[in-house]
Amino acid sequence: MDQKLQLWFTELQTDDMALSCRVKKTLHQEETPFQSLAVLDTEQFGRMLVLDNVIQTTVRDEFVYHEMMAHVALNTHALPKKVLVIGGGDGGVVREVVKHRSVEKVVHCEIDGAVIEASRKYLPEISCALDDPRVDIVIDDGIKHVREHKKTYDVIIVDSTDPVGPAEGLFSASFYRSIYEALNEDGLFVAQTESPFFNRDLIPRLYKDISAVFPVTRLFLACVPTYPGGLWTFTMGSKRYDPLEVDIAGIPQMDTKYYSPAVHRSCFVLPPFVEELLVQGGR
Ligand code: SPD
Repeated sequence: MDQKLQLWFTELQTDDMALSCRVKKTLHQEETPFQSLAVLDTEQFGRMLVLDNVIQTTVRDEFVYHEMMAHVALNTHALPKKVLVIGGGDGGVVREVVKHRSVEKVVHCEIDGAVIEASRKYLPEISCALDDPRVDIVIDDGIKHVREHKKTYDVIIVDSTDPVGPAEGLFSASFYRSIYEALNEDGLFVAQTESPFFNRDLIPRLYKDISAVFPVTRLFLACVPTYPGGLWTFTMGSKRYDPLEVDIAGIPQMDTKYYSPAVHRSCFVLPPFVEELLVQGGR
């Protein structure tokens, strides 16, 4: 009989639903000034970053989220040179952004330096591009950073935690206005916007707030097994370019496992229960 240790990490994904993973080893645990931080080695998903008891990323499924956060936006912009990544201290989005040859500078603004340090040590395959010469790491509040940088970026990627505690302000109408001002005249941004099953009030509100500021607003989907419900939404606000009008035949060959030119198109095909959220959001 299998005598594996019965040590489990459980994330309460809603008040009434949990995801549990068997833990091989706790690699790191600390209380930072912002949150509780843990890196666990799990049987199912390998090493996993957990903030305030919520799974942020794992070495086995991270590629889906990080590729979709980066490439849909960067392949929508005609020539992205200067990119801002807010949050995402594990470095996964930055690793994908630097795959784009047009990108000259990536400013990575993370409020909690401890996330970067733990990721460098325990998640090297995710954080591996943080030392790329094009990357500037800034330990600061992303809200403050965008307010202080007008007309600076071509693409802004908001890789936040869930909209509670420190990340709440990253889901606000005033933040979207600041992002608009921080972008160049043909700039665009993308944010992770949570679960279409469990955040049915939040998503229409975000869609409405982003549409109030950006002429082009699009929501797309990807499957992330460790996030609540497994299906995840991302919302793009753009001043000029429409991701649906991208000539996917012109997307260069990329080293990716989830994103592809065909996925660039198909991720915007929404099931009716997701479409309904956009109608509620005023589309
Ligand atoms: N429910 C968890 C959502 C977390 C989204 N951000 C993850 C950060 C990974 N770089």
